[in-house]
Amino acid sequence: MTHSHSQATILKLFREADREFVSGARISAALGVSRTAVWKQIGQLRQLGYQIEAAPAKGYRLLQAPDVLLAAEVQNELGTACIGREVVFYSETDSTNLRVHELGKSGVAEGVVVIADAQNAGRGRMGRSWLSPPGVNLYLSVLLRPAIAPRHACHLTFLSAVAVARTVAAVGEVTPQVKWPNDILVNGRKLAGLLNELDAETDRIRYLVLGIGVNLNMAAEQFPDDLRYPATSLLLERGEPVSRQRFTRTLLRTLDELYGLYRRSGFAPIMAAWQAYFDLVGRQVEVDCQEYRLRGKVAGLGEDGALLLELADGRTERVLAGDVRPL
Ligand code: BT5
Repeated sequence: MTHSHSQATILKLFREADREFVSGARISAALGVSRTAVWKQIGQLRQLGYQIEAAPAKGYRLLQAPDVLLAAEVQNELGTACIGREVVFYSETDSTNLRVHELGKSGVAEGVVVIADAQNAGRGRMGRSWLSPPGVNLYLSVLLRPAIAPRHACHLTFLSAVAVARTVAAVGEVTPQVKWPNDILVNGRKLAGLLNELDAETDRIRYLVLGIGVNLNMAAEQFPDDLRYPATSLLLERGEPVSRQRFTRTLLRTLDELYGLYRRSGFAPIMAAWQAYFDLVGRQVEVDCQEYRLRGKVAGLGEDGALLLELADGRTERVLAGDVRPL
């Protein structure tokens, strides 16, 4: 039995016991390991923040569970068809996107989710970095293998933006906006970022990584002052913390639902849902496309999700990737 399966089994026994004691013998039978090995597992759960009482003749009793994103907690009553059918948790890793790249290359089926409590090399787009302190936020990546052409990979960026925005509204009870193509804002401040990466041949996607970082319970003093855009967290917007477990489960369910919709009905309903969160139409913006910059009025979006920009000379430019800044 793997480590995370043992944790899942122990936590399930605790849940069923409903705050009563579970004997060491019972746990060791369920895991198929010695009492000493059980003691070790309990020690690891304690290190993760679980408060577990041990009483010689009675066994173990769960007093309090922390808001950690162990696979056993995230998958509890998750009920998704594809996304999250396997969840891998790290207390710390370099970048969850890099972990999913490894799984993608090794041929693992789509739907696996990697979550880290902290990242020491969290990545943003174009070589930028994503601040990822422990204990407060969500850093998650999903492996997908959609049967679509590589040029349609950006559809999944819109899909994950809709999923994050809906989850922010449902669990955070605040109103999000999306900034083309992929930032999630609340009151004009950046709450979440998406980093979607692709491994493809000319006409076929081998796999796709949906990277999602959401600032959930990060406090004001944890933000540096040199960020590109003003940033925020759900804690700062609401004045009270959100459950990371609840947010994560809702996000995975929403992603699962939208991915099912995309496979059945294509991009149109995803695009329509995304547009409900987009409020830049008619605004003057500057778009940084790395090699060059464009200024113009946002005329809308193309069918493929491209940003349609009306330039000063009257021409309309289709932008496929870049950084948009309202003027
Ligand atoms: C993004 O990049 O917004 C994509 C961020 C994706 C992060 C997730 S976490 C799970 C997965 N694993 C990874 O390694 N990455 C993904 P970009 O648009 O380039 O924004 C990056 C810029 O946002 C940085 O240069 C900072 O200025 C700012 N920033 C960094 N950390 C931030 C944070 N926690 N909250 C708000 N802004 C931040």
